[in-house]
Amino acid sequence: MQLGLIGLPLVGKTALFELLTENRNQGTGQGRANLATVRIPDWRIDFLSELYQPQKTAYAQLEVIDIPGLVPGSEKGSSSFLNAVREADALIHVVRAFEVEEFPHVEGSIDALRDIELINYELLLADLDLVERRIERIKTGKKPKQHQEELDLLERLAGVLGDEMPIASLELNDEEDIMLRSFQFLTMKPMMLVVNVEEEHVRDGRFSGREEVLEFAEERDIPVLTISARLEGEIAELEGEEKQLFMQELGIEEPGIIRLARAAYRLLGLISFFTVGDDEVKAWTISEGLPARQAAGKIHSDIERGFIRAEVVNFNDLYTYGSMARVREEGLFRLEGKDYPVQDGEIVHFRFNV
Ligand SMILES: Nc1nc2c(ncn2[C@@H]2O[C@H](COP(=O)(O)OP(=O)(O)OP(=O)(O)O)[C@@H](O)[C@H]2O)c(=O)[nH]1
Ligand SMILES: [Mg+2]
Repeated sequence: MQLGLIGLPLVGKTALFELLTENRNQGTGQGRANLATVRIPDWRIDFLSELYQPQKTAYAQLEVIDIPGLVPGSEKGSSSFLNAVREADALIHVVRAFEVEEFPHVEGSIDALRDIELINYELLLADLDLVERRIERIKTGKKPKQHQEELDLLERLAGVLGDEMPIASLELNDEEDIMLRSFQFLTMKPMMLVVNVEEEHVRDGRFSGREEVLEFAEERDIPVLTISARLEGEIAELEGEEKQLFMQELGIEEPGIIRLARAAYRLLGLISFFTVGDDEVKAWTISEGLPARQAAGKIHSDIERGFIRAEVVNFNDLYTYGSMARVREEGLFRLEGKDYPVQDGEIVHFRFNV
């Protein structure tokens, strides 16, 4: 699963990318997309690791691409931007609400909604272009009648895009969803807005134009998160008690970058189940609702093939009772079949036979 960081130039994408991926010293260089993995912090894994003292502890991970900013009005920049966006499974749209004199905003002023609309417009146009070309091909093709259903759906898309709304805002049934999948529409991807605010507004999340941005986001069902990349950089420099004290002073409980990583995970509809043992404690990433047998396949195809049963314990039960033995005594140990949808935070042991 890949997250793309998008936005105008000089909004703080690379700053956030480096914080998310903790590779602060690997200079990224201008002008090229960068890929790295983000660890999704999870206190439950910390707890399990403490309990089992395994040789290895593995957190859930996501891939992030740092996409060079879209330069407004540049034809060439636009096509490479759109190609990079197409690769991503979900988009984190970074918007600038901070002022720095050394790096003036590309549009000359700070205006969050204008920036958001600029980027969105680019994505909408790319989708509309695709839709119109496909409609044209069907209409001039040999058997337009055979494609009537697709044509109707495409006309609906053209309408939505014409109203400057993303395809994601359309209610689609499963059949329609499948019909559209191969197009890889950009405005169909889950998106989140991250507003990079002035340091002093980290706590209250204020920035100029906030009301309009929130309204825009609500209409489209887009989550909004505020962060200060600069302040996050300062937090990341610190460790242990110093870090805690600094965050206390700021009145925040955890670094914003952790909130961001988790929000992105949710945005993709992802959940984690855990496997535990003396050798390894590990978080596995699956889509919400995945049946136990396919979840087993994430670990190894043999386990999926030879699936017998899943032994399942809720993390919260283990946390409450402190040991697997107690959890068993309390009768909180379950056996589930192949179709059981694995839930977030379940500790699973698969029984299999090949
Ligand atoms: N004051 C302040 N400066 C920031 C903040 N975030 C980023 N900057 C600075 O703004 C400049 C641009 O940040 P980048 O992260 O490189 O911007 P970018 O979005 O990756 O830009 P492109 O790669 O050109 O598209 C850098 O000098 C950052 O140090 C912030 O929250 N506050
Ligand atoms: Mg950059």
